[in-house]
Amino acid sequence: MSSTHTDCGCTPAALPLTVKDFRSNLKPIWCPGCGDYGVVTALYRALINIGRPPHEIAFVSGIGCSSRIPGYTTAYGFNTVHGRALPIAQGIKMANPDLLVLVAGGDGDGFSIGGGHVPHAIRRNLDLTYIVMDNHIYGLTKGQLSPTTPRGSKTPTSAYGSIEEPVNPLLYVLAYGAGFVAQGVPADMEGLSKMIEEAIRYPGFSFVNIQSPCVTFGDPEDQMKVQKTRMRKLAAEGHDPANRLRAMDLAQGYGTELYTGVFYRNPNPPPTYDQQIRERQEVLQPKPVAA
Ligand SMILES: Cc1ncc(C[n+]2csc(CCOP(=O)(O)OP(=O)(O)O)c2C)c(N)n1
Ligand code: SF4
Ligand SMILES: [Mg+2]
Repeated sequence: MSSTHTDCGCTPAALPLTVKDFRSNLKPIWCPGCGDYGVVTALYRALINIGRPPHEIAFVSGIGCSSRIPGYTTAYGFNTVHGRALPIAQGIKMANPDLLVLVAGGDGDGFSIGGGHVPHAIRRNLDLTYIVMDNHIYGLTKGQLSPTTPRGSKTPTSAYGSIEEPVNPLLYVLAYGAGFVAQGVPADMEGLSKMIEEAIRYPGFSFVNIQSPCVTFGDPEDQMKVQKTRMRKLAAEGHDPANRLRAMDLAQGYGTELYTGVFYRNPNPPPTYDQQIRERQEVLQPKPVAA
């Protein structure tokens, strides 16, 4: 890390952080052109603006190409088990609420095997940021059908075209009450890094769905070049992110429209789980016995 004290290893807030502080020595092994490169770059930029040094950040993922991401950062990283990033992240946050806890993974990791954990992380409302790299495919295991694969797509496990209705990750998390919901694309680096920063700053569970193209097994219509022509920024459409019902309405466009930006930000964030536990611990603290 470039801007740390060599003696104590801490990063004084006065020194500005740079990409070098967050990029690890590990060289990514993603395929050349994979959208996940853009995601990690956007994340570095967001973290620089957040200003917390890497040793104050825990980054938890599941298993998949996308779940390699913590290893490419200098934060404390835990590449856990397929579909189990959220429960582990919740445990980490409970054990050390002062840590900034980031969670990441793929569409398969989050909405197939791990789909049952999402509602509970949302309703508990721990202060976590969950980033899903949604490439509509199981990338790591060579291109099988994922929960967000569009109907009709041909993959090794849907040779005649998928006959399944895909999960809509945006509607899913909105329906369960997530306080912050956004969608980005690596093709819009500035917009993506800003929304990740905003998600981290939101006090409670925040979700960012990133349409991150898989160049090896993904649909040609999902690639960055096409995204640039298809993306529609919600801010430019005049969307008010405080309007949850409108956010749900727009989220229904998942799969047909490529909206980017903040769908929903709760204007009155409720207390987080971690906050409530702290308050309860204070109340239940044994009182000193009067002499
Ligand atoms: C319990 C378990 N089941 C299945 C697997 C095999 N597996 C590894 S990654 C993966 C899917 C990856 O897809 P996704 O989460 O969308 O991530 P991507 O590779 O597309 O980024 C599967 C099925 C596993 N590792 N562990
Ligand atoms: S297989 Fe797809 S998701 Fe995995 S690294 Fe390659 S391009 Fe990225
Ligand atoms: Mg995937």
